[in-house]
Amino acid sequence: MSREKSAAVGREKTVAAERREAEPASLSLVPASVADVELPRREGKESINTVNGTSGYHERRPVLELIATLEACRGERHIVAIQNFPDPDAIASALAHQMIAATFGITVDIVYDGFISHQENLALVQLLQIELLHYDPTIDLKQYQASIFIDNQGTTTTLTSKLREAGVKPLVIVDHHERQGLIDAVFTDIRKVGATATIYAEYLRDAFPLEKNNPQHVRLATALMHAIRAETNGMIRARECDFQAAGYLSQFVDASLLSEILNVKRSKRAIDIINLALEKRIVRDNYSIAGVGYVRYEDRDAIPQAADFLLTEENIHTAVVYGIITKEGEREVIIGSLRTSKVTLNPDQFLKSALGRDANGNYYGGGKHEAGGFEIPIGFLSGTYDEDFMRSKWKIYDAMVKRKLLEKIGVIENQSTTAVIRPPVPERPDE
Ligand SMILES: [Mn+2]
Repeated sequence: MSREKSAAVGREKTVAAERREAEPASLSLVPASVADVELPRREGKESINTVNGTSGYHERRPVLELIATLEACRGERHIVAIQNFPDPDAIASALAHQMIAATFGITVDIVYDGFISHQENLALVQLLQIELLHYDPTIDLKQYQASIFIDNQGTTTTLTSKLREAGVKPLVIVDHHERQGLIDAVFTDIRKVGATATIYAEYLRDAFPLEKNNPQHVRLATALMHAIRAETNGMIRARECDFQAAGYLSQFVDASLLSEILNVKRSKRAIDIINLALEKRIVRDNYSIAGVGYVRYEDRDAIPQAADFLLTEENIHTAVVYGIITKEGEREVIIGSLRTSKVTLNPDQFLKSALGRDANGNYYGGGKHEAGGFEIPIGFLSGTYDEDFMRSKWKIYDAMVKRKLLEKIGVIENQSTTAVIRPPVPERPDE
């Protein structure tokens, strides 16, 4: 496949900055003080003095700790770092955090250091008038008193190291992925629920009730509902707490807005990459694996869409799609997505044990219930040269990723110590 020249792509628009001035975020903060709040408690479950447990539900009252944490930061300016390729869950949850923080007089900027390419996500941001800032080096990170990580734990955003260098301390982590352990925050709420939006919907329900006649609340509820649906495959993978959160939000959702977001079509480039994934896929023991070659940075979101698509084939329980992401002036990386419907397959463990760790001890991949992703830097071989070089480079990485996945599946044995290495799959000539 010949590599597309990464076209100079303009920074995508962020939604009008004047929104904040025009319409200050408002939520009615019900509790007069933290001590006054009475929240539902589950019988037989004692509250524990840490919020680091991973089971869901109300065995602890994290919203009270969140309130106490934010209360201590009145008047500050915080940055919410969302993953480089923000999804609806990250966007909606960050919006919820921004509105909650505003009740404490805290100004929150939602920042990402990547690209919004999925058409549905662009629709979400534009239709719901969500203000996201695209990171660029002119943004002075030192202006922030604290950093907030939502729907991630610092591993899927390149802002983590930039914030660390700027001396901005992590204050809050709210996430539903497996615990990563990369950063520590004052307040951490990581639960195995369907969506981070579920956690924020609970905070709202318990301490910051929404109002039907407030257009901002309606937009927020719509965004959170979309996020929960998107993260749970239209509620199919939803758990009790996700349904409860959706039930609460349903009172405020604008159904026509929601359907507008959902009816957005796929881009042609996403269709092309799905097509390529179909063509290149190999199927072994109910796993479908496809390397799609070089993918433009802007089209990165097509990789999880392709994995979703491969999973729809009969007898397939797990799909992995990966490609080399290229961007002018940026490091090249292999990006991959895993989707599984196999109940006993833990994507986090699967990817961690299949792909291992880098020289710094960080895993190349990780995941949550039914989905995972990985990122492998190209390093020494990065850079655009002639077509032969690009083709060879792809072949090497393609073979390497496939072999590691197939070894993990058990289709081929680990032969790393033997001299003669049989390629895991016949090489297909690139187009
Ligand atoms: Mn999420």
